[in-house]
Amino acid sequence: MINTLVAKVKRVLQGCNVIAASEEGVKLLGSVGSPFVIRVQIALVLKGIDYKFVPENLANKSELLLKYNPVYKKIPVLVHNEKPISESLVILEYIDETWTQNPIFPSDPYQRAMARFWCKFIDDKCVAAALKSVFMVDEKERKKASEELSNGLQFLEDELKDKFFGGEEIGIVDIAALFIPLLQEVAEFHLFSKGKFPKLHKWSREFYNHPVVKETMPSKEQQFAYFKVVTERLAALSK
Ligand SMILES: N[C@@H](CCC(=O)N[C@@H](CS)C(=O)NCC(=O)O)C(=O)O
Repeated sequence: MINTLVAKVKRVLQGCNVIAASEEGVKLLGSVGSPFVIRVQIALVLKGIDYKFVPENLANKSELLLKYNPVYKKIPVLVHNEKPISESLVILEYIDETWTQNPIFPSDPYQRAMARFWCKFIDDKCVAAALKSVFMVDEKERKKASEELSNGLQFLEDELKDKFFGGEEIGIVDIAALFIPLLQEVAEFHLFSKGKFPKLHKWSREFYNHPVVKETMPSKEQQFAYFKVVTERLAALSK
């Protein structure tokens, strides 16, 4: 049903010349289940942009990935008319500036700056700590990372004033923060509940219930499979 809705929105936008009739030149290099890739997928679906998903095997990176992202050699990479863009948050900004329908950034410059601030905070303080508290082998380090994550979540809890971080509509900070509900589900973290970080708890339900998120989020099995591959890869690297 949501596919029909998205197609309808696209037809209307195409009729108004807001988007090109075909977005043939959009490719996304990624792996199913990667939260960084899901960020980009959600933004593309929100905008109604057709894209070709090019699956990447991280254990054996393709020539294409190495060519398009020689600096970090990481997914996601968005390729638009043969021009590559790397780093999920940079890609989200590019998408919002290129296809202006359904904006994910606020229009006010101060609010835009604040949205960028919180996205950076999420990556620097929450995502990094969350990944460490899942993947660190040393128990002490894992505990330290969990405490750091709790401190980060408290800031986000205080920042959440409406249904979503930017108001009534889903926006860039919600998309950046998708790690939090995802890890809660996949890594079976008990990050928040009705009693602990209740606003984040409610937000995560709103986020998952959003039709575009529902349509885009890979199945639980796919997410588990992705995390299993990442865990095994990290274990192999640390030997
Ligand atoms: N800061 C990057 C992080 C992307 C990232 O860590 N991607 C992982 C997959 S989830 C990757 O490609 N890892 C390959 C590797 O580390 O060799 C972003 O926001 O796009």
